[in-house]
Amino acid sequence: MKRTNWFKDAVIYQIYPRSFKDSNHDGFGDIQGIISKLDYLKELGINCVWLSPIYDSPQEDNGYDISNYRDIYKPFGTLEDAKQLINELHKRGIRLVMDLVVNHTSSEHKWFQSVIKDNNSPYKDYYIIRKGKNNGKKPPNNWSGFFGEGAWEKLPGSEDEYYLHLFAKGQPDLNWENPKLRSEIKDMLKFWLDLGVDGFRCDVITLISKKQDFKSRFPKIALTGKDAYVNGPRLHEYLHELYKDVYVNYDTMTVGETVLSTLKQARLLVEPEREELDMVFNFDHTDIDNYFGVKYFYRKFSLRRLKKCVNHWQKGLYQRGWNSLFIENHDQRRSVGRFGTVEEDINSSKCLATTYFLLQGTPFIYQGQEIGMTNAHFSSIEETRDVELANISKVIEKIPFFRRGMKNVALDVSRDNARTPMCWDDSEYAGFSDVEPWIRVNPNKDQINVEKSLKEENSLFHFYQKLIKFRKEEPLVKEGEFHLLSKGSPHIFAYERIGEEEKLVIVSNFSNKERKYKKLKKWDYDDLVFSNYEENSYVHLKPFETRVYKIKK
Ligand code: ISL
Repeated sequence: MKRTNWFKDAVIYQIYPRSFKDSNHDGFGDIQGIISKLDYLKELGINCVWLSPIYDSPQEDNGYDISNYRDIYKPFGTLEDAKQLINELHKRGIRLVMDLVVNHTSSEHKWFQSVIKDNNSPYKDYYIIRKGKNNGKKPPNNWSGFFGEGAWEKLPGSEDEYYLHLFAKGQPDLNWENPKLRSEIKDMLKFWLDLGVDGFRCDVITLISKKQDFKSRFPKIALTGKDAYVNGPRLHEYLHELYKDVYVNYDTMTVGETVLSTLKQARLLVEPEREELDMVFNFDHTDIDNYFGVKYFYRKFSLRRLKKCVNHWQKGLYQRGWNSLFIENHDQRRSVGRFGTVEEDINSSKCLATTYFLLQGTPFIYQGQEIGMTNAHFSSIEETRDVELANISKVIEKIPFFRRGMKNVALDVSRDNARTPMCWDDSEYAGFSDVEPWIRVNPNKDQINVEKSLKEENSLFHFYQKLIKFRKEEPLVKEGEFHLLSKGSPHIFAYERIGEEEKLVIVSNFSNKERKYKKLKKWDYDDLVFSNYEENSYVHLKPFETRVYKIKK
């Protein structure tokens, strides 16, 4: 089958299923709930959905711990529901990208269970199991994982063996060195593609190959051993194998969650002739407001740093690969109040929306982002549910220096901020459910909800709708070359998207004060195609004003 690169024309909406819409009164989102809201997504204008995991799972990490790749977690529905979802999406011209979590399984997966029961199980080599040091008293090495703990756990039933888990204890890492395991994964991919799924978002895909020495590494503040387990020696080989044995036969798309990858590494993953992935998510921009890539070490946001980072990726992948564009997902706190925006002024969210949406690449929208949902403002850990926060909190508790300042930071940056139920209306449970949800509803549901956004002409929803339409109709957004204009300004983010005869100019004022921008003299009112203000002054930008010009060169 010919691959059509449809992803270059896609606007992708991420659904976090447990929080999107409950249809069966258990306070937990489900597939039928999603189906009931497809017309809403159609109205927004998106043409692809990325669905966070719905597979069978004990839900220690909200489904990123899979116990059966070919079945659905019952509270979400059945395989029949999943087929119906694919069908209903396709009827509306919307594609479906599933989450692919193959760096690890759940410890409840039958492969891991078989190892626990029988130390000689043929599945033992599906996992990374090593003898501990000092006759098993100490783990095999000093590696630490993503949730603040050591990366090894005693293998249940064994005296001296440990298994590697870069995430929670219930998420043992798979051993990609084993060809049988790779073959199982390929069969599973075909299973979903044959059901009609259009692509995969590949969870922590840069972790699948590990250096095989398994030696201790120089200790770090976080992720000791990462030079051995990120971008490992056989990563490209494995990805190419999946491509040539599976993807090449389908009109599919893959986007890799490439944690800790530099531009140079990302190029090797997405240059089309290498046949590995179609796109990558890089996290440089979400690390702008922290130190050392650790979100608990909060750092004041700087627009200049953001521009530098955007410029780096836009220029760096131009005509070599394809960018993915996002400001939110289920692991990040909400973008409202972040990246130079403020909760009090919806125009600031419009500025941010325009600025990221019209860059080169495929834009993603995370559920609730289109109506400006905010962080949940948790006041205690009891209100949260995330295993990451639970584990990190234990670490913070142990270290007095951290305990003092970091408890509140941890709540502010908790992943649960973006995981509260989608606010559909202002009823008790925000129209998400008619019983108490698995995590509390955002207290500002009366002000920020879908029903209200649909009614108000100037809502963020309608602004996104216009942006999506504009992106679809304007080829320069897809193809134009990126050129940064306002490098030095601490408040203005301006750039061009240059084509052969025309160009787009995108100018946004990321401050709550009027700002003079002299370059505005160069462009004519008549060329203004898009703005969040009805009236625009000559050389002054109003607070959080954003404008798009289309200009003949
Ligand atoms: O969430 C993070 C920081 O708060 C990241 O470090 C995150 O753990 C990392 O990006 C990997 O994320 C993905 O894999 C995890 C899962 O918990 C995340 O939800 C998923 O997006 C393990 O599967």
